Amino acid sequence: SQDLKVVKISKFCETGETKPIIFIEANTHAREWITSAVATYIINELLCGTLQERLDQFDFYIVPVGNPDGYVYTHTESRTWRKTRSLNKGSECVGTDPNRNWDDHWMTGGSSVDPCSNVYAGTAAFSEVEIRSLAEYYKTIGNDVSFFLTLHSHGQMFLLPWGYTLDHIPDYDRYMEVAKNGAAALETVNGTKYTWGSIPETIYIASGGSLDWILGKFPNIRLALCAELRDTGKYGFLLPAHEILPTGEELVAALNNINYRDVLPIPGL
Ligand code: 0X9
Ligand code: ZN
Repeated sequence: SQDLKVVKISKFCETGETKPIIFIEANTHAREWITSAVATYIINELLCGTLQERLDQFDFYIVPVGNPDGYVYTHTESRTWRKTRSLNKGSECVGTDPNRNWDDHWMTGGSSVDPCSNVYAGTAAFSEVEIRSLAEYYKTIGNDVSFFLTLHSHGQMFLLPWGYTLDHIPDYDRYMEVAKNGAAALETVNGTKYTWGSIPETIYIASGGSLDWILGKFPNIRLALCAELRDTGKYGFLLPAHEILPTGEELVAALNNINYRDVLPIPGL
């Protein structure tokens, strides 16, 4: 099986000074190829594009492929594979949905106990080595993370936690404002329209997702969002390569529109 890789980009590596963290997770669902392509574009923009200035205030941690075994499988065997590749005892069906496997309200809605289901939650929370490892890693930096962004496809939506309940998060109004302004900035680039709202109000209840675990566990987080990238179904997961750059450019416009003062840690908290 493949290693999980994280790219850390910091302007202050020589002095060892650390900044609040923006953490970006991508391609946790194996077939959502546009997400690792856009994560790569974000890395490019941090190093030599319009995101460079963000490095004055933040360190970036980026997991371009959160499900590397599944990702390899989409290249070698089945392009539309979603889950991990772990074997399930007593079943011929392989894999767990990594975005139903986090230890937060695990298996309370929108997931399945059937190993053959595409939303199989696993035998227990954190049964998947990918999710366990990400969580362990995350615990070492989690209190310094200000903004967590998870990239998925497709649907053209900005999704807010919670995923497990229709209840709104305490900061719902502020999050909605960020998502709305992000969608407006995004649209100016290529005319692409994104919708926004909480996960259950926009798509469906989904428990055991990364957003819920992270927002529930690390009180210093100021923003935790899921972006469902292009498209709205024409090509779906099979988005053509020539859509990579425009998808990245418009998302970066949304990211550049965020008022980063709102995302910085509250002094004294
Ligand atoms: O069902 C999902 O896991 C996500 N949609 S997808 O079509 N990409 O599978 C939406 C869940 C959003 N929740 C989190 N990102 N935590
Ligand atoms: Zn997904």
